[in-house]
Amino acid sequence: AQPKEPALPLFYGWFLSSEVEEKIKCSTMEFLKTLDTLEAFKKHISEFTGDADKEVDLEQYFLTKAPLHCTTEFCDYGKAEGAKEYAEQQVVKDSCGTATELSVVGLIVTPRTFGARVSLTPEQLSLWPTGADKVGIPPADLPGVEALPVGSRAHVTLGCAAGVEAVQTGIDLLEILILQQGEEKAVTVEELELGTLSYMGQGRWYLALREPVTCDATFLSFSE
Ligand code: ACK
Repeated sequence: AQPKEPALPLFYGWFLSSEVEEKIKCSTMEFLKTLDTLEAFKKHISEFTGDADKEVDLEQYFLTKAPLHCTTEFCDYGKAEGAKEYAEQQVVKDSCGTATELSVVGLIVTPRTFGARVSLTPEQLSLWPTGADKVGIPPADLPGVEALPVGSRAHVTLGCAAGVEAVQTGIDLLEILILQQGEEKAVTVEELELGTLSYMGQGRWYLALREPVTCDATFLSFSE
């Protein structure tokens, strides 16, 4: 019989250490609490509730997705295009199990997703698949994505609204980054202790952290 090829994982990525995971969960929940109480947020609440008079508890609105991680390659057990080529790269094989530090530079909140924006180092970018930023992006947004630096999609999904898949976080992040690059400048809403909060329209919020948060993480493959 032919030796069986090793199965490909669901995805590869950097997984936050459990200590960091707890810390990030706490601090980001604090941020949601703050956002929830801002008058500026309340003004646009209908984008979350469909009704300007309804309140929303953001801490309940987003369902957390564990374990917290930053996806590099979504392999879908080999069904995703380019998965095998990715897994066979020497740098991918050599990096499995190695520790690194992820730098979280911002937070996004939209009616669909809650996520942390990660800024990758050149070394981390060597594990970032070619073309990954563009996967699943609506054709109208592709030129915008191509104009952004490689790795702009890197993120940690912190939570999703009911019925929303985690893949949406990267798409929402890119949409916000495209808007930031465009002519229409974001409305800076407030200087918070954590950083500068901007409103990007259609329920999209971006917090640029005053100080990046460094997170211990390990590069691993993940299968369910
Ligand atoms: O938050 P994420 O990056 O979004 O982490 C999860 C992880 O893989 C496991 O589901 C991401 N993911 C799911 N589908 C895709 C896809 N088609 N392209 C890129 N990433 C994906 C999801």
